[in-house]
Amino acid sequence: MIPTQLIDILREASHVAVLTGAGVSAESGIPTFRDALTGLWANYRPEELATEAGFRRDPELVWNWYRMRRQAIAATEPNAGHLALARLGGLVTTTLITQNVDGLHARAGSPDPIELHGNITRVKCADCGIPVDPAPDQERVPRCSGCGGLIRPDVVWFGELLPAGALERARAAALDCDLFLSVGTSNLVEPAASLPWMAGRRGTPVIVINTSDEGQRTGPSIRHLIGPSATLLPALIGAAWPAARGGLPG
Ligand code: BV8
Ligand code: ZN
Repeated sequence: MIPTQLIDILREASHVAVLTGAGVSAESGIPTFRDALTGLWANYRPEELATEAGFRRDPELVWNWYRMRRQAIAATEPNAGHLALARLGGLVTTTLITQNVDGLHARAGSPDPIELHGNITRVKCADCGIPVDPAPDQERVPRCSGCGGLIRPDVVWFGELLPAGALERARAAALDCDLFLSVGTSNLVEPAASLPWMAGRRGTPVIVINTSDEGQRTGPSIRHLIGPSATLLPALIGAAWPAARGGLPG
């Protein structure tokens, strides 16, 4: 049951900023980042593999971790949560910011998701940066045809800067929005993790949608909706715009 007050806040908003984390893709069958280390990679911590140093230390291991994840993602579909957020964009000005690298928001129809951590389907030369499209699906780490450098996933690794402009756009939205939805993220990874609280500190209502409130901040403008995003997002958006309910999944 969604509190009427939250439904009213959403309906009356003029600019909604949304930050999503791996929890939004969990119901599409994509393991969250910490769960993504299984099989060959089970003995590693994400912070070891999702780094430039980790890649240079064992390019083949890291290249194939991403290749396995790319294959897994290609076999999935956006879920009702992704589709509801795409529908939201047609009902109110929405800035969709994602930490996810799976590309599911764009596949769900969100026109211009801000991909703070890049996109796993794209690869580029680790030395000269030129993109290679499509990503070669091979075990051996491909080499750049221009400079001979190793090809790597076009994602932001720990210790790397976020794409120029993406973080600025996300921060501007956090400061301009009159409602911030934080969905499916443990808010552990900076600088993305601070975005909801940039809005909350200004007194902007922040609604945290997560299966758990563990580790989530509390505060006067922060409200929690505990449950799966693929259920709660269509329910919240459908309740705010009943006429749109027909177009909402789930
Ligand atoms: C940078 C791409 C600066 C790669 C990713 C010490 C303190 C503070 C910060 C730092 C520090 N030491 C280092 C840092 C900075 C570091 C950082 O934050 N580290 C953390 C670990 C402490 N950050 C960086 O390095 C960033 N860059 O700071 O550069 C700089 C300055 C100068 C010069 C150079 C650099 C770059 C960070 C980007 C890292 N790349 N991804 C890849 O994917 O392989 S981050 C990766 O992990 C994901 O993108 C995601 O953002 C993050 C967390 O993943 P998960 O845990 O899986 O997901 P999430 O956290 O979202 O948790 C899942 C949630 O969903 C849970 O809450 C769960 O309850 C919920 N859930 C589950 N199911 C559902 C659900 N909710 C709803 N419905 C469900 N069904
Ligand atoms: Zn190159």
